[in-house]
Amino acid sequence: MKDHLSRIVDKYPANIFKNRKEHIVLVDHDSENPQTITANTRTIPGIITSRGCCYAGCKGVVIGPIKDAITITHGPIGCGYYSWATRRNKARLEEGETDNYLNYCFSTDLQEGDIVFGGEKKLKRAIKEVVEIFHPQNIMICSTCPVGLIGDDINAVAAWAEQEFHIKVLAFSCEGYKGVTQSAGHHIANNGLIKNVVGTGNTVTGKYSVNLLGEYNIGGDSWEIERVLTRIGYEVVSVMTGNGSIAKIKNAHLANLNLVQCYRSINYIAEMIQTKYGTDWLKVNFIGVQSCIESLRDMARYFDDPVLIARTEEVIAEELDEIMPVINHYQPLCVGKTAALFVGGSRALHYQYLFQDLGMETVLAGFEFAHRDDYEGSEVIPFIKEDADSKNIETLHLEPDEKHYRLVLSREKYETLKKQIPLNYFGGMIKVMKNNSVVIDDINHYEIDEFLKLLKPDIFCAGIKEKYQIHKSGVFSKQLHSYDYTGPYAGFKGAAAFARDIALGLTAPVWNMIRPPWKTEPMLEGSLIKE
Ligand code: CFN
Ligand code: HCA
Repeated sequence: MKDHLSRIVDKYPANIFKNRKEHIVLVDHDSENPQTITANTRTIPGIITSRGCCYAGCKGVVIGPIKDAITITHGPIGCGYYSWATRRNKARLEEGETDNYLNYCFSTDLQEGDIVFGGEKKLKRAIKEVVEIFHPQNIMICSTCPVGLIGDDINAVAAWAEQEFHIKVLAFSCEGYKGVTQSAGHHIANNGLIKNVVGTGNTVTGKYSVNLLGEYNIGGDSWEIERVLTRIGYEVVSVMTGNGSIAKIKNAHLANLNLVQCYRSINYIAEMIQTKYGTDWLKVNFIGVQSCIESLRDMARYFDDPVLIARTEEVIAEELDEIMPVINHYQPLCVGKTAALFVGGSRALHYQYLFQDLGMETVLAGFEFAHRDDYEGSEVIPFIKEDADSKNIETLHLEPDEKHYRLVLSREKYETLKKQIPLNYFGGMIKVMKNNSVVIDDINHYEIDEFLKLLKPDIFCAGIKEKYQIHKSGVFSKQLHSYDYTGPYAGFKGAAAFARDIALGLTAPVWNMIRPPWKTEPMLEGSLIKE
């Protein structure tokens, strides 16, 4: 690690220094050995981390956006209340749909007596109450920490409720303490959906049918992506799980291709559908103009139909005609500026492409809960399809944990990509970033302050926990989780909205009016313990 970076971790006590330095990489593409990073390990107790819990990953992220199910948080009230509507995963009723419970928050509100004597009775009462009031077709139960500690059997309660009320009731044991981050919750949610929902429907699907996986309709993102896909002629069978429904997810196995937007949160489902039903999946990125174009072209190539390929180009051209004047208007205000991005498990990579479209370079990027493959990428081993006439090459993407997925690329594209480093815009953040930029896993409050001083980025994109810390030091912060109050930022129109919001934020006069105290006043430093 270079000197200036070392100064940040040097201040830590020895054991913390040893831990944290493994989570920070200064990108060096000339390094003799491939660069590695430690990730998906437990945060040091006491460090002010930005991470969330297993319940957040299961209920908040993957299960929560499903609109035609009532999700009951089984636990004390705080977990349900604080995960209520903060993520901005939008939903509305489409034609023929009747159930959308997303504006509600349901919880068993466990009290001391329930913790001592057991909460199952209260959970049964809660289910009975929601059935009587709302008559839902589907209920999902998500447990929080104390439920696991006292051992309530939520699976037994779910089985009882299915018998009693003749509806679908799913139980997710996603107690917050499980695993080391939200990531454990994604996995639990993926397993539950595959086991109980996908494969239970039988709606007939067309030739160009796709599922959009790992897209949660934050600020309306999936509506914008679906708009473009539908224009081209694709049928979107299900979205997991933005504006999603059990009614649609149960047909997911009948789509002909799975598109994976957020690999980190949904790779398990993509893999399991491939294993069980043989559906291929393709990594896409609908964040950024160029990324959108490439993703749409990859899709058309996968289906390998000249009509679809031509229609794709037609739609791309029309969309560009509409958005490029807006982007060209705002781009001069952004060009040459630098960005730092710290977001959950995929956006700190995906948004680099959108910043690139605006002429901005990312000087630091990191994830809260990504795994090593999200940072390091992996070998791409090509093998030629047996069909001699095929214009395509299939590539097998191997991950450190031996899982794999398949990408279909044209021969020409494969040859070009092989020569360029940014092969994996879908995985391998270290490879994508420029020399001397910083890649950091599980950043903490102290390190944010230090990197702001060291790198002086023009914008530091993160979440609600970091935003005001960053503003107080005079730097613009745009939330890349909730998009603050705006969006969508995905797709073509989303890119134009992003260009506008970033340009306006960067040029707001307020940043020159803020002087953090450490720039004007001597800081008192001391110790409470006498040495
Ligand atoms: S919408 Fe997604 S894109 S699902 Fe994931 S890894 Fe979170 S909730 Mo916040 S914004 Fe974030 Fe990603 Fe996938 Fe969102 S970067 S942290 S768990 N995330
Ligand atoms: C979560 C959800 C979150 C939090 C966002 C934030 C989201 O991790 O539990 O910290 O601003 O996107 O809503 O990631």
